[in-house]
Amino acid sequence: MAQLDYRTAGESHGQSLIVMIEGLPADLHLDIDLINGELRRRQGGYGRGGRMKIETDTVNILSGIRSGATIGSPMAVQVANKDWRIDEAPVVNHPRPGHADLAGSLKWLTTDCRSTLERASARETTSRVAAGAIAKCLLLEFGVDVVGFVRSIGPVEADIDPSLDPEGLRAARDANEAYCPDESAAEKMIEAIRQTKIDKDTVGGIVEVQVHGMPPGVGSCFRWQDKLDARIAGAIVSIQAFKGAEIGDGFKVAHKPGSQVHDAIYYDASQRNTPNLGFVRKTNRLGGFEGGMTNGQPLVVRGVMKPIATLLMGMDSVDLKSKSAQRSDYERSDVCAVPAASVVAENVVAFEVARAMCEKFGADTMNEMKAAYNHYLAAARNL
Ligand code: EPS
Repeated sequence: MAQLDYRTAGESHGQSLIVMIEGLPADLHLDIDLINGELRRRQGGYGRGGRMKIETDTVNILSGIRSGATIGSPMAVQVANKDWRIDEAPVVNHPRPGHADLAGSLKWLTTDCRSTLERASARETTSRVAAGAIAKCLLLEFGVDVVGFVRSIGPVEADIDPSLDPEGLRAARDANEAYCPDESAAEKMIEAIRQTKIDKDTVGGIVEVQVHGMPPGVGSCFRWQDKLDARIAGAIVSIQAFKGAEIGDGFKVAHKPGSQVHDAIYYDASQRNTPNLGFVRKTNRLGGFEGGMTNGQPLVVRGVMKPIATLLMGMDSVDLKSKSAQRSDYERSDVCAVPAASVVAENVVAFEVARAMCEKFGADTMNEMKAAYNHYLAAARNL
């Protein structure tokens, strides 16, 4: 049986974006409004450029479903590009520092960066959000709730109320265009983006994804390939313009002794029916992972996005044909895509979590998967 997996295809100004998903169990009902809602959120956020006014991203599911539910066969999903003009789009000879332009042109032996940038573009994240949103339909059947938001933009950092549950985080996040659950920080972030636009520059930031309701024991410490924290970190760093990922307190643990880093273990029988099965922690500094496996605590993952490489003012570069000094080319772009990237991060994490859930509990049908899940939880509770 196929492992849950996905592949994407499509260019920024090609005919269509495509995602193909294999390994979903049969009888999973797909919530099309949820999927299109995630695509809509990805198109939004303060700081986006002109392209998002052209497109209305919605999924067209071409295969793998019958009457709105999966049948276990490979699923092909299409999101059509309205701005389809790849053959007319201008040649790009002056690579943008920080974009894939130069490395790709050297790799594919061309002086026209267009062939590389069309696929390297963050437009590809549309396909990944569609895949992640479909994975979320599976996770919700198991009470697993994934929520992503913006932690910081430029110098502005959010101060997020740690007592907020996923519903509270989502409501606070959705109340502003920075996608940040701290209203006063959100205002400052929007101001920082506005100023950056005036300065003809771009700005990056940090996004966070939390996963609530995860049972313990998902992932494995026995093979490095199966460590779920590592897979999630890989998925985060694979998002266009991301330069790093951290789990829980992440890089901060380097500055503290072990006694202030690890999360002490207690037992409280009244919590036996929650995801921690009664094994409670007063802290979650390790972000829900020990040995690459979930430990019953919420998962906490952050990723850092560099400022977008397309600069209105350009940067020093070189003409690939004449080798003479030139400013880098300008392509229509965003001033800040950190809010949109928080949607991408949320959905790529959702897919990795769903993949690992399918590895532990996976089956041909949803009924069998739920039976395996319930059987495991009963056994773990009765250890
Ligand atoms: C994007 C689509 C792109 C860019 C942006 C994100 O569309 P276009 O190139 O037609 O304006 O707006 O991509 C980048 C910033 C990038 O560096 O590739 C999208 O759909 O998210």
